[in-house]
Amino acid sequence: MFAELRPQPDDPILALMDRFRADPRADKIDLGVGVYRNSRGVTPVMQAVKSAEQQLLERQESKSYTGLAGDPAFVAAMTRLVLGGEIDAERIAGAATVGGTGALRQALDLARLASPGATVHIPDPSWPNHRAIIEAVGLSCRSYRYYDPAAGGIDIEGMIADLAAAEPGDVVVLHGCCHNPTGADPTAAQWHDIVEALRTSRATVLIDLAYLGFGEGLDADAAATRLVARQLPEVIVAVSCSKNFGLYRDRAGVVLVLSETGAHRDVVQGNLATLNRLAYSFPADHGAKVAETILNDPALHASWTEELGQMRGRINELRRSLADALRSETGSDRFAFLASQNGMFSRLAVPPEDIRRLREEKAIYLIGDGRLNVAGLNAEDIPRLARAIAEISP
Ligand code: HCI
Repeated sequence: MFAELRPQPDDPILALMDRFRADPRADKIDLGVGVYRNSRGVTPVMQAVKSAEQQLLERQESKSYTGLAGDPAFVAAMTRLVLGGEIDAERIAGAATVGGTGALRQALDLARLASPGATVHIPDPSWPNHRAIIEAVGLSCRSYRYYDPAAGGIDIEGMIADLAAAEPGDVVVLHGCCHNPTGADPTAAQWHDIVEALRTSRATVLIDLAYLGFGEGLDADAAATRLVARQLPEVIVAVSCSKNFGLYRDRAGVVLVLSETGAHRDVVQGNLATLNRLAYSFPADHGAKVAETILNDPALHASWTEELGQMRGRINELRRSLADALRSETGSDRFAFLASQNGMFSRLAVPPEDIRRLREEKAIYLIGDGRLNVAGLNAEDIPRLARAIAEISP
């Protein structure tokens, strides 16, 4: 049977990660995969995570199974973090998942069970795994206009016009904050217009929330999700704990599903539990337990928000420094948008050929579409990066 298998296309981000690892040059710079690095180039274990793990080591009495939907205390703590207690709990179903990708997968499988003919609408551009998972679960995928590279912002008219094509039974994917790969988020006023367009379409909304706390702050970054959740009848939120808790390899995430009324909530909850059972029985608990311990302990919570704030501050400082350096090297404002965008990523309007040359000639690794992980930068590397971009893509 294996003779029938065809090679699978690589994920462009993970393929670049392998290529970077194999590059022997000592001065190589990795601006590919979305992980945060500190000024020493390390992706640290956060202090609050260390302390929570210490507590678990001393106090955890059992590692027996949780429930199929994971630890209810984790789901409840994440629901509060994301939705801020604004939504009637009777409408909310939720399950722990294997990271944010697991949450997306379960969300899309749930959508397929509910609406097998659904088209899933994703922004252009979006995280490459969105389309891959949508097609893997057997749904159709369609892009809506989103990014305006000339403005470094949202093509709001194009977006609203394209969202009108979404129908009841379809799914519209939104990035809750810190859009991946562009770093361009709608303004508060634009979010209101988007909500109105979605209300008219009556499609179900799926919010991908992988960078909560990396833009402007935990509550500010949750504001769009909370607005959508308050205003629209059916909303799914796929939440990752990878970046904001630094729990990448522990694979902690949650899928939250808001039904129009409490009447559908129990059936949704049962479907989430079944989807977990069919995929892996019980979701992993260690990372989830760490996140829940932090969220429910005032001292750990304070330490976590403080450290997350420092990470956010560092990214924003790197954004400003890189925009300044590129202004002096190129003598233009072409890259000014870097300073005002949100989260880990921005996308340089640089052709793929120049991205290849940056990699081959300068050992600087960006994703082929021009995406750059600002959070992977080091202040010392900024002059070299700016000079290389100005030289190769003047
Ligand atoms: C990213 O770099 O976009 C996030 C990290 C990631 C990339 C590809 C697969 C899983 C996670």
